[in-house]
Amino acid sequence: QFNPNYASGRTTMVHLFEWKWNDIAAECENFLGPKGYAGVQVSPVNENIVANNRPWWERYQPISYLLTTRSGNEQQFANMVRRCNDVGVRIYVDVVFNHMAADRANARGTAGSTANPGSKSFPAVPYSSTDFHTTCTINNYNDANQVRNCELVGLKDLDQSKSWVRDRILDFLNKLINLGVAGFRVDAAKHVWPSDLKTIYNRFNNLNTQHGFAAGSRPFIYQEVVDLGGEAISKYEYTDLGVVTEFLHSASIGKVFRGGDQLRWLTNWGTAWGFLPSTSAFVFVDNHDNQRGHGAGGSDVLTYKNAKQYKMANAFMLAYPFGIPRVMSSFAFDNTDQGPPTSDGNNIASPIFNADNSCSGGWVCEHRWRQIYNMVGFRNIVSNTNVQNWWDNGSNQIAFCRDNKGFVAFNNDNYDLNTSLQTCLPAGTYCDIISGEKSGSTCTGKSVVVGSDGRANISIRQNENDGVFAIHVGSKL
Ligand code: ARE
Ligand code: CA
Repeated sequence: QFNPNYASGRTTMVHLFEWKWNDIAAECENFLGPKGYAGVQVSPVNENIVANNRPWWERYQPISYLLTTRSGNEQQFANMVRRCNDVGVRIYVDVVFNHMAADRANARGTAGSTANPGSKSFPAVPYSSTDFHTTCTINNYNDANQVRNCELVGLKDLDQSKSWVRDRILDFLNKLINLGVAGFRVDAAKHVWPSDLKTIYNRFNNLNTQHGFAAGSRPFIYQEVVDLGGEAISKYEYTDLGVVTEFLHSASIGKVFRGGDQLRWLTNWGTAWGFLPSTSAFVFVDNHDNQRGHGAGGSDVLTYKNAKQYKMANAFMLAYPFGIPRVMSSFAFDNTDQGPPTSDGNNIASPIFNADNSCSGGWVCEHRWRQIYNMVGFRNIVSNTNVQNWWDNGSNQIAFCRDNKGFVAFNNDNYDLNTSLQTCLPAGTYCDIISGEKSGSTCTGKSVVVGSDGRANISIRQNENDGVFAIHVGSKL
């Protein structure tokens, strides 16, 4: 439950927010597998309400557990899981079982089912009013009973202490396990009693050995529990059950790279910052909520809209040995309700891929930015090494080694970094994987000569496109 079940040598998953299953299958084969990504978090897979103007958030309003959404149907989902597992990329499903849809006239789902949320009737499961908590509103996060038993933004709140409810949830989740998924993001876990979650998790099937998992492997569980401090519910109530989202990481890394904290303080990044222990902490720079002002993290959260700082924050998250990281991959948006790009206002459009790996057609594809995918490769190469030779200039220029496997430097000051630093790498010429990458025996970006003493002259000018410099044993020319 704590192990992501990644293929060996891989470390980092990406959230392909609102992508279609066929597109994800192709992305596993064409890009994610070859670039070393470990997994994909996919948007909710079960039938959701069809909302006016098709906002992204309709997918968090379940109508049934039929596997048909705007991302595709059951057969397309199964095909994606198979194809991704075949190239060493695991699939994690965002599962929504705290609640069903909120009240809405003529409620209709993406698989064609009808429901009457107002009377808590969801015949396609089926659920009826006795399967839900009595209606009340969550307006006080200092009251744990209210947070668990009342309705989050009006979403009809399931009672997971009922065996009928548990059995329906388990039928759904075990079906996904049998189809080959490696684990789950548990949506709104904070709003479910930990004791009920425990009962449900204990009844999960083992992972499907026909998809390459070792016999007896347990599904990876990462639970969405927002705890920035000062509320009744603590993230530590969930750490015995699985990994937990660390929203403080998102808020803090944004604040640092926006200039609200000096980079030199990053030297003790981890529990000293109030974060969960590394093996319990699921970390990210932004997520699908807080990149658009929903959820938690506040105005410091960095997104693709602040590209230079965003790439620096992701590079630090991936370079530093803390937590289980997830890269966000977005569609472009101007308003917080806007759904994914469509071909006709309803059907989701596929991303368009450009020669430089980037996407268009309304998709941002942060995971295809060289500075991000090359740092995923960096994390893979330096895994199981330690931070050594921390250097800083007393303000916003820092550098460190990962044993003798990799070296990274950051400049968030408004003046140049240009100095001799210890890289801990064997002598040779190395290609910076941020400004370019190794292409055959040449480097498309900056290269640097490491001397026999491990030192090299490192330069990151303040006006460069990127404030990061990174080399590793695999980028030696
Ligand atoms: C939508 C509309 C609402 C409407 C509702 C019902 O926006 O106006 O009332 O539908 O018709 C997402 C969207 C919601 C959306 C919902 C359902 O963000 O806007 O509502 O889908 O369509 C809390 C929870 C946390 C939750 C965040 C958003 O604790 O679990 O709020 N995050 C997850 C998902 C979301 C999703 C849901 C849960 C629901 O990641 O994408 O909602 O499935 C403090 C607290 C936090 C709290 C935060 C915000 O920081 O500590 O616990 O997070 O405030 O309230
Ligand atoms: Ca609840």
